Amino acid sequence: MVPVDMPKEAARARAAELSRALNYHSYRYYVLDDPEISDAEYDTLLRELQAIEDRYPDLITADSPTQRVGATPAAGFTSVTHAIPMFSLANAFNAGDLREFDQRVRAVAGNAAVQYVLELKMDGLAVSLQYVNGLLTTGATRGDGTVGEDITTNLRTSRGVPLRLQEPYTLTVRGEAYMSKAAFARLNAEREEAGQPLFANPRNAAAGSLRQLDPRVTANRGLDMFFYGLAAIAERPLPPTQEESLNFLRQVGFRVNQERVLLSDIEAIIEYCQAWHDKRHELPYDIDGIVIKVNDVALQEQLGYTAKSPRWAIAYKFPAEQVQTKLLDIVISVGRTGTLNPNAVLEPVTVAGSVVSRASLHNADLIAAKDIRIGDTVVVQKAGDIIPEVVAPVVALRTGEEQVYAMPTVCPECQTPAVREPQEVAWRCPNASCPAVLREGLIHFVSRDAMDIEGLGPAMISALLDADLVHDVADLYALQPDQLLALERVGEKTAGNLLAAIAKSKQNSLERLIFALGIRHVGAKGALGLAQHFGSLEQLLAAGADELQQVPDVGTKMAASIISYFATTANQQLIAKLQAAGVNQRYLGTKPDAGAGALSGQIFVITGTLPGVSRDQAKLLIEQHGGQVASAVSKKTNYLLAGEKAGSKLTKAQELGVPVLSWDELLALLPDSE
Ligand code: 0OW
Repeated sequence: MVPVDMPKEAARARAAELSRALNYHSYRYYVLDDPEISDAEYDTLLRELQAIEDRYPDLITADSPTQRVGATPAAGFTSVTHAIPMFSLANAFNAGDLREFDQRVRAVAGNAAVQYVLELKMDGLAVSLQYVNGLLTTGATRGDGTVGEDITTNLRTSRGVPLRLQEPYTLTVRGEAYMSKAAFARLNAEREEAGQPLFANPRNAAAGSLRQLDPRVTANRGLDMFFYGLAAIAERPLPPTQEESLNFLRQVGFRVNQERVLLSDIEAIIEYCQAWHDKRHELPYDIDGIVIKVNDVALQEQLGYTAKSPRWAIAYKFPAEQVQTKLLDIVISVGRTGTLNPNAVLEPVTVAGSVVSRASLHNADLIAAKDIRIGDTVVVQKAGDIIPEVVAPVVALRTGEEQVYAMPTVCPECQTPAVREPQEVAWRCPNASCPAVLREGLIHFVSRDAMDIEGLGPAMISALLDADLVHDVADLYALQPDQLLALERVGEKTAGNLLAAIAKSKQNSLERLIFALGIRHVGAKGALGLAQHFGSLEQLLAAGADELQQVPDVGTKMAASIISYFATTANQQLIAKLQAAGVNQRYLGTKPDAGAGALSGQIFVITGTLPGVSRDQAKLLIEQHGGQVASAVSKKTNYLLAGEKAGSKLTKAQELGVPVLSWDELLALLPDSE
């Protein structure tokens, strides 16, 4: 430990020495998989550093290993524009696609030899990290490839992210954040225990963990990284091949997947892809394919890029795994808006690494179109390893015992006759107080993008309903400790956490409440627009259809749905009840300063390819000047910002007499300070 009389300067030197030593040993252990010291020795050094920092807090440095986990939850995520776009990958689904890719590459390469690097395609989340003089400055999600979210604090919690490089380079790297199968299983076991909804797969779990506002939650999720791209570096030219880039990344401190090969012959590449399709379940993490990249950077540049992805790389995607099993029954689940959803009850079967016993059949028309009958043997697949799907019945195996399916005419939960609106495929229960509609409404109300009430999983919600404690979402705010303690498996801690989470949700900004109410056709994005425009629920309640349609992306359908929702007495009473419970009904976010800005109050639509700037950057610029950007041209549109190859939006704008601006004409509207 720190000798109490250690003078500050000596402590400073010792802390710097410990920081470097700990970063080095972390690099040895985690990147090179070749540790020089034991975990116990590492922990001793870490404790010594922690002791010095406790005694002299101003000696704490950003790259100190004690600083991986921030303590303050973020209020939201700021945007980050990628100076170098983050491309996606074109897909190859079979050997033919791969041969065509190889032919396209060779057509450009001419007589030059072609060599490919084959990398396992991690099934995680693409991220970009920036380092300045060897220190991590920014970590961001890919987003749409141009604008992502700043998740630096969350990424810092991952052991796979070096806080300081082995060399003080200024560079930008790309990699995949992922969750190992073991970490995923551990996480879902914990969530099951806490009655929280489970993640469908490690990829969703990784994405959910990185989008956590509280880095301490992220820190416990065990996120890993593999890096695969050096996008930019200040101190030297980029390496001439992908292989050398990967070796460089590993040398300077990044964890790189060593499971890769260099191949030239496309038939060998096809074999390699198929081999990994068969043995991928042996890996400690999920892969959803193989990434094949031209190794030579000069040839990469000759091949160039399409709007979305490089021509010099392709992702071979493993085929969706298909299996056969018995369709035992078709049952109806009643959705949040009362839709009657037919689900296939299957003889449990393993598909793509997980057991499937249910699959949505979507609606009666689809069941009829595929002629799926109860008792059929059916083909089941998981496309993209996520949602199980009933592909078709195996007619050859029919015995004649199978039953053609007919949708029920009444709601299975409350026996109200089901209705189907003329232009809709779904049958629906019209009863607003149907217990199933209430349950699904509560599950939605507390969900992450809505009121985000931790600990209120479906099991807990059913328990509250069964105990007759909750009859609408506002009743959540009236729950008392003894009522919760009377529930099964609810102790002091769980009850306390639950009540705290419910109370905390009262401080949510208005958009969460609007979305949480579950107004038909109002999603999270629409809710945010409404909250920003009206500022309070009271103003929104009072708005007529015309004013509602002033909000970008609010069309006639959504406006009508909002009007009818708030015209319903029961909903008005619910709003009043929520207000009485102290649930905030005002917009708390950073309203785009509509007052300021040369474009305030102007609604733009963007179309075509703008010179040297992406649509998102143009959108950001317009919003920074108080303008708003909608996705479709209408008579409310003030300007159409049109680049090259503008399409139907230009025609629509000309029809409606909406003024059309070029990029330069838009810039001319802005104050010179830009
Ligand atoms: N998921 C991966 C992976 C990889 C691409 C990136 C842009 C040009 C080539 O393991 N090993 N290599 C690349 O290289 N991309 C990958 O994942 C992509 C990133 C964005 C969408 C896919 O997840």
